[in-house]
Amino acid sequence: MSDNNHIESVLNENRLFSPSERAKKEATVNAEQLAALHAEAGADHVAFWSRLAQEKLQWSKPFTVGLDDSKAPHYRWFTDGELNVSVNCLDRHLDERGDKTAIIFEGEPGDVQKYTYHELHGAVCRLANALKLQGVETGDRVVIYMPMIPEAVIAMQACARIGAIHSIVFGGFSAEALKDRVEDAQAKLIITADGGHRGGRVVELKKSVDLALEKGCNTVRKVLVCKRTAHDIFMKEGRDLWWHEAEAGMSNYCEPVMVNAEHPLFLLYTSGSTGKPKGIVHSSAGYLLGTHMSNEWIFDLKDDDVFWCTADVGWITGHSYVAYGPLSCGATILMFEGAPTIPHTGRFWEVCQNHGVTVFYTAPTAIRALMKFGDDVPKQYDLSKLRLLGSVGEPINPEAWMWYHTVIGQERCPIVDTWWQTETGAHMIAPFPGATALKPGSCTQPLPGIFAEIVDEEGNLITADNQGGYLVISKPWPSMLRTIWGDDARYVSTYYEKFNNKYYIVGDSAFRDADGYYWILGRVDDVLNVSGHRLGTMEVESALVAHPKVAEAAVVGRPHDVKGEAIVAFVVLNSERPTGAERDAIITELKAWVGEQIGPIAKPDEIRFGDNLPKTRSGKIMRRLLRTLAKGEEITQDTSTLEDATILKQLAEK
Ligand code: 7RM
Repeated sequence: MSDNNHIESVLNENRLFSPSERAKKEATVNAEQLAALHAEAGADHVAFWSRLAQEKLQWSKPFTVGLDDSKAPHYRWFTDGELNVSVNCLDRHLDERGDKTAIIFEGEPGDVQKYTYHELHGAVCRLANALKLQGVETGDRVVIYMPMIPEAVIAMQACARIGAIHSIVFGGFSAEALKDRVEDAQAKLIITADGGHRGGRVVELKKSVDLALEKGCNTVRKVLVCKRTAHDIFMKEGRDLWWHEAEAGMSNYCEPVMVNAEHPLFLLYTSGSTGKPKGIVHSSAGYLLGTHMSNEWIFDLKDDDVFWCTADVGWITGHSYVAYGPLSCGATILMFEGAPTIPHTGRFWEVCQNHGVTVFYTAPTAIRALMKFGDDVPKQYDLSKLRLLGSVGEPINPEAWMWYHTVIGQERCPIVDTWWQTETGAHMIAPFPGATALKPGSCTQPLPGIFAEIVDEEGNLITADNQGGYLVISKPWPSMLRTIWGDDARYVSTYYEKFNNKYYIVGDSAFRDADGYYWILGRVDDVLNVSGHRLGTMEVESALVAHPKVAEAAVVGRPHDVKGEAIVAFVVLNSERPTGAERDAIITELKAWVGEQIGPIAKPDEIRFGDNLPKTRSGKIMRRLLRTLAKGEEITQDTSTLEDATILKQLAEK
């Protein structure tokens, strides 16, 4: 039976995939070594992270303090040490790997460009020198508003080199969103491009910058413009300058500014469910350690790997698994500018084939979208170089997991389902490919040095298996956010206050099974309450997507007199949107299906169809908007961060 404190788990997934002999042999960390890491971290997690910080990072001044918790929950790590992040990502590889390819880039039009570590180092230094010449100083904020091209990474690394704090605004965001973020960060300089190629069109970035600056952004003195699309743009005398002109004649070496371990490396704005965007602040050393270790442990990066993380640098995933972590490991990364289906539905697999991608990391939303085109598309490409697949951003439903495993990974590649957040900086719960047996739909177990718990509404530990509750982190970890830019009080109230500052509150609901595996159920705010049964959205959605006719699904609650909440499901089919009798038949079929898969309690009361679901630009379903639609109300929320606002109309129809 249920009470109001617990979230019920109705998911029934029993498949287990143990690491192959090959994965066990090749992996840097095997099961025994993983157990040793857990034991070491369990004994003293500060000593554990301090050992790794000493061994894995290059310090100009070694630290003596591991963790300073005197101002908790404002935790600080390695507080008296000094280093430079760009030195850790670039300079340290020059002797051994100077001629190794650091970046392989493919543009949407098909243009390819490569940088060795040596070339990347030179480009970063030239830009860093140019930024200094333009008056950028250590601690100044620089907003980066760029397409997914190598210069985006160069800009980030150049900021890190001189201790300027970057704040990337995703290139798909509007001038309005850009302005809000520039103003909150009080940026001195903006780095942008004339435009980028996306979805077969040119995204006019510089034009948005001009608009944002017309409306405000008074702290901005200069705009640096990278030439990408070469279409005509406006350049304001005295304010705007071309990247290639600014870096011309600059030295290929720039003396790195050594900063304190806690010096902010970057801000990254996340739009929370309410209120203005939060500028998440990350540190230099702790952040770098988290991204370095997780690339080594979870992606198990080797010298001959080609690592493709499909995330844009505008998201935390693009920071940790494109720009910083893999470079700190000396890896070869692939950057791709375009959309997955332009100019054809096999583009992702073609890129994997053409560049010999070995490790591929993407989001469930992309996997489901590509799955929709059928198995024959990926089968046209040679994917035999792939050895490891990753997933991030949302719970991956077992159906999509199995497709990824069989069709893309050809049953050969482990899938690392990585749970983490903008705020956590790096992976928190994820499998080790050579050590952890996988269960489709579970992100498995916390990394060594990460301590996760499930608690109830009052903050009491839930120790029973399969009982859902709030996912929390009980000990500080190096790559955690430090605060919200300019708003320490909001940092405490958002992440700590509810349980008296005892835990970092993730905002997701989850349960742990009898093997200690974690299953993320969705955001706490999205939990459904049907006749006193609390259900996570993930499980109902997962059941819907398991039906052969369904490509994607999102469920929300709508107030109901008797049941408390009724379930409304928004569904995208593999075929056209149905009408008339066909529609009625599919609705009956899907309701019965969920009833069979989970039980009568989870049967949707209403099902609506659309060509797509409302998603953020990073692919997360905006259930908040769907709740408004389910209630039959007008949308008054900001929809500017939506990927495709037109589908709201379809979904509003009963
Ligand atoms: C990396 C990123 C964070 C939220 C998080 C979850 C959801 C992310 C997974 C996941 C289940 C996963 N940062 N989430 N990864 N849920 N399994 N593997 O996405 O700040 O943009 O979002 O995303 O709800 O709290 S984020």
